[in-house]
Parts: sequence; structure tokens; C-alpha cells
Amino acid sequence: MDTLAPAQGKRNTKPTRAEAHGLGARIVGAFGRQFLAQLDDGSTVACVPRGRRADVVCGDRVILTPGHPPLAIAQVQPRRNALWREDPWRSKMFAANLDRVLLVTATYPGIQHGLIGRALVAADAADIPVTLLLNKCDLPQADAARAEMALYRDLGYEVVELSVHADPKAALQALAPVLDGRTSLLLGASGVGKSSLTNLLVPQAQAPTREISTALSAGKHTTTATRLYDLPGFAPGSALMDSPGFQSFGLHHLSVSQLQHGFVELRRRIGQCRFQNCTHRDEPGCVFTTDPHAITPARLALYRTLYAELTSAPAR
Ligand SMILES: Nc1nc2c(ncn2[C@@H]2O[C@H](COP(=O)(O)OP(=O)(O)OP(=O)(O)O)[C@@H](O)[C@H]2O)c(=O)[nH]1
Ligand SMILES: [Mg+2]
Ligand SMILES: [Zn+2]
Repeated sequence: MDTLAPAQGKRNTKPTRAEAHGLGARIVGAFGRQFLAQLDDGSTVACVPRGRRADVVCGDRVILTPGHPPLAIAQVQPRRNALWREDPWRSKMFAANLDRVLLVTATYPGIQHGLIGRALVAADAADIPVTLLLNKCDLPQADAARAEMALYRDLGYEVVELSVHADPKAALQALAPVLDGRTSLLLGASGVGKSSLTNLLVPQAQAPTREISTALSAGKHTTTATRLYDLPGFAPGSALMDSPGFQSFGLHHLSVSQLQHGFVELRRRIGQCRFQNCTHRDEPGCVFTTDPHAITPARLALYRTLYAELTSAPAR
């Protein structure tokens, strides 16, 4: 990436070359090292990052240098926020400049609480509010799944139940107040219905869903690129991102205090452990052991797993 100075703090100096002659745009498609950008007039162009590192994600505001297609991304504007995952072997940024994460789960094939818990911590660390969606409520597993999702309601998260297939009208109605005026990211495991929901909300998206990839016998993940769509029929500025399903969600980039802040159960009970510097693993007088209602055994196990992951990470 070029080191053209960011626009911030440059008011009294001459604009950079890119600012003077470049095109302002928003990244609306991320396909590996290839990107799709939307210019301010609404048209879209293909572009590639300058230099070797592709530190560009969907939702980024960028400056493109004019020239022959594909255009070059000369500069990424400072981000309002960015959602990350970081495994020991690689880090991955999902998207940037988000107002909300829609964490999608489905009654079938089942709710992956480990992934949900991890995504909740990551979104909290990035200061992005989360709404949980429970899709496929038309299936017989709905009652059991609903009961499992009560855990998150009790923690204070909004949970919206829907069935994209069986009752699209009700799904639209339930989601309208969540989506209106915001940029939202659909995040969740593969097959929960993110692209089906995208197609319901943005009919012109024509995002491939599993039926199509099964017919073409493609891989496990139907969606392979992150895309950002303006939401038709919603307030100006409403936008939706569809992303590939994820199977792992490492949090190696976070600190222990970010981890602790990401657990509502702990946030609610700050200062209630015997020791001020309690790590909430197995210290005497820890609120997690003295109060059996403080946290569910599964969430406590997840907290301990994450604590061990974070503290065993090699120094960077
Ligand atoms: N029964 C039922 N099936 C649904 C519903 N919504 C989506 N599906 C099905 O779930 C499967 C997966 O849907 P997709 O939209 O491709 O899922 P995705 O989350 O985008 O998956 P990836 O792109 O792989 O991450 C498809 O066969 C959909 O038809 C629903 O409300 N009810
Ligand atoms: Mg998809
Ligand atoms: Zn404690």
C-alpha cells in the first residue's frame, strides 16, 4: 500500500496527489485481492490494492487513482471500526465502518454457541452493537432452538426470530427497524441463510444460495466474497453486507480486559469477586463460583477456553 498521507489532519497543507486527482469510492465487493468499488455517482468499478498487502475490506472508504482499469486503491481512509478475527495462523478482517452486526443462527442444523460467544466478544471489542437472528423458524426444531436462544435474550441481546422461506413478509417487518438507516453486516456459520436473507432484502443482489451451489456441486461455503448492497425501500444510508460463512473465530488480537468486557455476565458483576484482580478461572471467592446463576456452565467453559487462548498466544 502506498503511504499517501491520510486526509485527517492535513487541512493546512496542500492536498496529496490522490486527494487532488483521485476518486472517492466505497468498497462494495471483496474477492481476495480483487475489489469492487462504488463511486460517488453510484457506478461501480473494479480495483486492486497498490502494493502487495491487501489491507482493504468491504465497507472501506478509499481513494482510487484514475487510469486504466482496474483502478488502483491509493489510500484507505481511516476506519470508524473494523471487525476482526485472528487465528494463530492468520488474521482476517470481515468488514469495516459498520453500525451493526446481524449474527445469524438457524434452528437447523443447530446453534453454534461457541461461534456466537466469540463473535459477541469481537463485536464488543470493536464497539459494534449486535442483533441475533434465529432463521428457519418454520422447521420442527424451532421450539428447541428458541429455548436455547433465551440465554442471549437474558443477557440483554435483541433476538429476532424469522423464516426467510416460510414467512418473508414477517421477516421484512421484523427487520425493518433494525436495518433502517444503518450499515449492517450479516455474519454467521455457513448455511444459516445469510444470502437467502440478502436476496429477500435486496432482490437485485441475486446472491447464490446453497440450492445453486449444490446443483453445481461447489464447495461447502456458498458465498465466497463479501458484498455490500444499498437497501432499496429503506432510509438513505441503509446498507447490508453479506459475508462468507465462518467456521472458526480466533480472538488472538484481543486483550484479557477486552475478553472480560465482552462477557455481559462479568460486566454486570464487576467488583463482586473477592480479589480485585480476579481472572475468573478458579480463584476463591470468584463470583462465577460463589453464584451458581452468574453464568451458565457452557459460557463459563467458553470464557476459560478464550482466556487460555489469549494468554498462551506468542508475544507479537
Ligand atoms: N427451512 C428453511 N430453509 C432456509 C431458510 N432460509 C434459508 N434456508 C435454506 O438454507 C440453505 C442455506 O442458505 P444460504 O442462504 O445459502 O446460507 P448462507 O448463510 O448464505 O451460507 P454460506 O454462503 O455458505 O455462508 C439453503 O438451502 C436455503 O434455502 C428458511 O427460512 N427456512
Ligand atoms: Mg451465503
Ligand atoms: Zn472472579
